[in-house]
Amino acid sequence: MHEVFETVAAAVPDIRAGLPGRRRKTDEENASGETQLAADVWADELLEERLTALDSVGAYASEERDDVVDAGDGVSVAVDPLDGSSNLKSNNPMGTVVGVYDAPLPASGTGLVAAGFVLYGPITTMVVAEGAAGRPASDATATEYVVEDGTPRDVGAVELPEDPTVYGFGGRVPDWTDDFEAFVREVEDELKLRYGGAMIADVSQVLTYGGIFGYPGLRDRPEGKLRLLFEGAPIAYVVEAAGGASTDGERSLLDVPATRLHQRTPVFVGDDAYVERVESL
Ligand code: P6P
Repeated sequence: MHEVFETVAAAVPDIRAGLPGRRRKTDEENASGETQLAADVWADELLEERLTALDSVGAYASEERDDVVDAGDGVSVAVDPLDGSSNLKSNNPMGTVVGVYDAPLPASGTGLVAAGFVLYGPITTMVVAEGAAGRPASDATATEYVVEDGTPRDVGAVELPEDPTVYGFGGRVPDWTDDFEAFVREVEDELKLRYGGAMIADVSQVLTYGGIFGYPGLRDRPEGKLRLLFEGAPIAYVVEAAGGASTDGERSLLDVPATRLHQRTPVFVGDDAYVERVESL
């Protein structure tokens, strides 16, 4: 396991222990214009400190920071410290997303050599997909670990089930395009709705039960809501390593050119037949 993920796992008990007292909002906004929770800022500062201390890490970027933090030579780590942090107030699952790029940021998903996420659920788990520079995500393997005490315990390979069962799509129905809404009306007759407001938790449903998760481009925001470098590309790397597919509506999320650190993209990950149907819209 790359030392980045050993370090993230070791930080889990501290992140988890710090959540109860940090449900309040700050009066700050992040680079994406979202009001930051005390927990967002605190988890970001904790991960920045521990990850930049690693000799193998040369740069740290996060959803909560405008710019990349230089840390010398090595891989670039892109982090969403608390994905779905709005679920903290309602005490619903959320996660930490980590992308390890063998390239300076902003970099497209083809620069990923590893990606993973921590899921703060009833059990705290971490899924890690590790590959090699220049190799497709489908050559990587995805593994799940229990990380309750900060030490990763391997609990097996992650492989997308053949038969799709669940779906979840973000955004409000009136904000969806007509084509997308018509597609979802078909999917409603085929799969069960599982949407909880935290990408990591919803993608974990798809990786466990099969199906598709997405956050589409919207009428007034065709680029959608999710960030390419911090959410879309890393989660696509994991899902493609697990045997699934991804798309922004046209191509794999790993092939979407990255021009800005906080650029947004429509995100769809999961069963390849459903991903193909999204691309045919
Ligand atoms: P909405 C959380 O804020 C997040 O970035 C993702 O984790 C999640 O999938 C999405 O936004 C939820 O957005 O519009 O449903 O609240």
